[in-house]
Amino acid sequence: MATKEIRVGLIGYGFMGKAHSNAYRKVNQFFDVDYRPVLKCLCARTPEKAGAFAQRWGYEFVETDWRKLIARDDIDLVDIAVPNNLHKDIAVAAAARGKWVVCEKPLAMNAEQGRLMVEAVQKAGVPNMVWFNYRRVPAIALARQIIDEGRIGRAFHYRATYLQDWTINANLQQGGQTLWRLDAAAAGSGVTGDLLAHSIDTAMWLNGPITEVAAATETFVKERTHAESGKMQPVGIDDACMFLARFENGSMGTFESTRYARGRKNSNTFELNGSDGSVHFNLEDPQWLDFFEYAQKQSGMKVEDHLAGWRRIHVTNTEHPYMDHWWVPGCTIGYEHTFINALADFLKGVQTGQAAQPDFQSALRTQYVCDTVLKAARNHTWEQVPQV
Ligand code: SOE
Repeated sequence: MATKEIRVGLIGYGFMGKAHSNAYRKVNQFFDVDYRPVLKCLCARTPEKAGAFAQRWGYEFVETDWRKLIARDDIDLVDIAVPNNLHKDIAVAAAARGKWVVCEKPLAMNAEQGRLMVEAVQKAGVPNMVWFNYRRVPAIALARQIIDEGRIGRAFHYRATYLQDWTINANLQQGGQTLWRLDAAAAGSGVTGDLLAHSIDTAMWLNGPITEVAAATETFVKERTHAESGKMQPVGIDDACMFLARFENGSMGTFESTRYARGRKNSNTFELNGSDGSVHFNLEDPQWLDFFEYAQKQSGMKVEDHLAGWRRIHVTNTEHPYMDHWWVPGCTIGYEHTFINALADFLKGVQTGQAAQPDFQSALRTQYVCDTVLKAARNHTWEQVPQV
């Protein structure tokens, strides 16, 4: 029974504010966890919009200054769902007040800020998590299970793409409430922090640490009007990024991300090829995991079988990760459920003392890879990824 109230203060009410709020409202309906999130306070700069959001989702109070939200005694958990340039200050201040801190990805603008955030939560000893929600797609979690079961064998290749097309229009502004992802001052980077951070988090979860990278980035639209100044300004983000990677386990990786792949809306794919098998996933077809098993076990020996081939697993059985919490086999879950699954893991982690991953420390490793990718692109060299 969810007997312990955990009073939530959410900062930000965009796309992610909605996804997180929905998770707080639903988690106890589908998961048995001791904690019961209470939507206590919503914080955003524009009072009317904040008020409307708070009313729609059932937040009891509204603040327009995040410092006031953090100072409140009736808040236990601070959720950071604002542009990346605010993550560090909010997280450090919230941890210092003893609040639990959950933060949208990427952890920070860069690893230097990320390190301060890790220090703050570790010093305060407060539960923390970064919302890398794709780990909670059942098919991706099943890929991890298959790898853990040793069915892929020795890993050779990891191949990831993350493709979108929503910034091709050169008339889009940079900055402001909806287009801050195009403004380097607010986002830190472009697709590297926004999209590749997801791919890197998934890759390292499935295939272990990335040790070195070589990269190239491109900014296709060099100038955009800035929403605040109203003036044409140089664009500082990477519109596209491709990088090569070496993993600690000896395998090689390729990663490609762009917001200029016409027709691709949120196409997040990966494939891992090993000596005994492969897995392949595509977020545009999220219920399915493709699995190739090379070695079929027969009479205790591994032999190649004439029936060997790719198998499509519809990841909706109660035996599949998370699915025993949802509907009957064959009925699918969607994007929003990945946040509910993530929140359930986080609350269970607090309950059991086994922190759910990725916590800030784990997200810092991803941040280091992102920083090193951008450095490699600038320097046109292979760069070692600092291991923390
Ligand atoms: C960008 O368009 C974005 O909203 C990312 O910020 C999210 O993290 C990703 O899941 C979907 O795309």
